Amino acid sequence: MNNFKNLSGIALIMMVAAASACQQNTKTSAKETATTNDSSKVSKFLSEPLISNIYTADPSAHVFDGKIYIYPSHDVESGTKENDNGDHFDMKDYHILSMDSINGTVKDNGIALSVKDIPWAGRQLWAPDVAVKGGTYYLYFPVKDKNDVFRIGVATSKNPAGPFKSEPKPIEGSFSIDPAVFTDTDGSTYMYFGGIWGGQLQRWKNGKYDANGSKTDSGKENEPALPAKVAKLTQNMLGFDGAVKDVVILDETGKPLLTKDHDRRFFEGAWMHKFNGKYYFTYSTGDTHFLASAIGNTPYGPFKYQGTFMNPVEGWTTHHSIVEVKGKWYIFYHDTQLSGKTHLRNIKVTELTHQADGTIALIEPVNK
Ligand code: FUB
Repeated sequence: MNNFKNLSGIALIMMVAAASACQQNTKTSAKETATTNDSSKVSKFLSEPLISNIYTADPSAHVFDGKIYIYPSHDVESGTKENDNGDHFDMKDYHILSMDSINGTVKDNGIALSVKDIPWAGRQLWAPDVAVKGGTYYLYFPVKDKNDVFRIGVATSKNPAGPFKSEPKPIEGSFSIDPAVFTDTDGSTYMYFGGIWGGQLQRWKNGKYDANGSKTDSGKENEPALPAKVAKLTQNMLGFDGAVKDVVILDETGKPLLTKDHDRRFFEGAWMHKFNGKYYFTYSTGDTHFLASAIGNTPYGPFKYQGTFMNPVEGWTTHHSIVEVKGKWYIFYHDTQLSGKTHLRNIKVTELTHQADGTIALIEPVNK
């Protein structure tokens, strides 16, 4: 019964929204909405969905030539049953969104890359990111190959909104999911990546893929947690320049976070930004649903755990990006406000504050 109610709600939203792919950003703080006298209009959410003509998630936001571009996953209902491997996240293409300002109209630029046009791909086009160099845009994307193993591919375009053309093969030495690409002030570009459980990172413990590897990170609870990975990109942006390294996160005593520390250890959804000369590695703790930050002095770390900076959103997954727009910092993230379903998400944005001590102020995405 509840599901049926949900479905008709979704259909209505989709029909109204389909009239236009361009939408006004309806960002409204819960506080603002609560000031109206009509209690039925009170929203429990800090921000409203940026777009509702399609479901979107995992937003990687960047500013190119003064314009904001968002590279999200494009969630769809494929009918695949939900499991711990994330098979229900069965995405087939990417749509790139753009906007002139944070509160501006959001434009859906249509299909930028389809799984059918990636020669080596099997299924599940997950969270992408992008970088620019010399007038070419490089879209990095995780997708399972024809053997059902996640690899990271790259596609190029002269236009930040695409369409993108895939390279014939995945990046050599790449594995797992969630590439986040960071270009430092000296022009060097690094890819942070990895994700446990459905992201398969735990199957690469010895540098080789183990198809029978555990589905989760459990097992050695008192050992250091599985780390995210980082690799410098080659000058041509199409490969890894040297070895893939571990992104080590240290606790307050200088020891690596442990597997059993589910509230703090890395799960997926890495991001890197630089603020006041420090490197902020931010990530999702996955099964505990926090966004956490750790700060280092170099792009390779080690990174000292700082704390949670966003409490759980509605929905199971938590994935974000952090970007500076006209001197202010913003976090793009997602939840499941529109659908109420884990795999049909909608992206949002809200302001982010770096505090005087360097930590990021806690964001509460849902009014309790
Ligand atoms: O969108 C599929 C997966 O869900 C992403 O790769 C993860 O970060 C999580 O958001």
